[in-house]
Amino acid sequence: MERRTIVVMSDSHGDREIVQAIKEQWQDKADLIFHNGDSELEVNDPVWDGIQVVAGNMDFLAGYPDQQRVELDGYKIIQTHGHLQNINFTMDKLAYWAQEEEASICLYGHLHVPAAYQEAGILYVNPGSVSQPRGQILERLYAVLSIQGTLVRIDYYTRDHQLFPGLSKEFTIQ
Ligand SMILES: [Mn+2]
Repeated sequence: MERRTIVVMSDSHGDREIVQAIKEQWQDKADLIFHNGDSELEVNDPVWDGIQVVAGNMDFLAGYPDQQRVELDGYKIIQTHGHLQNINFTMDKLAYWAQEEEASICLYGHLHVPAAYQEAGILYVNPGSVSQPRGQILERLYAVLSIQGTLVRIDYYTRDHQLFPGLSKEFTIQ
């Protein structure tokens, strides 16, 4: 089966240049590019051409959807920012939603902390913030998922598109 590449960024908070730069870096190689919200850009900005984007809690300019659903090779990928599920307090609501949706992969943001974990068969991925990192790893990052059959590899990249060591993980999805 063909290898698929999915690029995921989030929480760029007004930093349009990095959104554009990541898109230019990956648009010929990636099957899908996601931005998980808090871009603080206008919804009709041409940078969004070719990017799946959702609303974050700081996106006061109207027009973004709260969530997106995309199918790729039979895998259902769902995307939301996470504030509507109160993920600052609990991941339960996000998990209930992902289970209801019967998602294979659930993409979110909001916390500005990179995370990749599997629970009840669903792979959850937070790319971290590409502009304002928080927590233990104060590196501005985005994520790249490589799917080969049922195997998904997640790598994190720096703003100059270099592999960030120590965070890569592999999962089997369903
Ligand atoms: Mn944010």
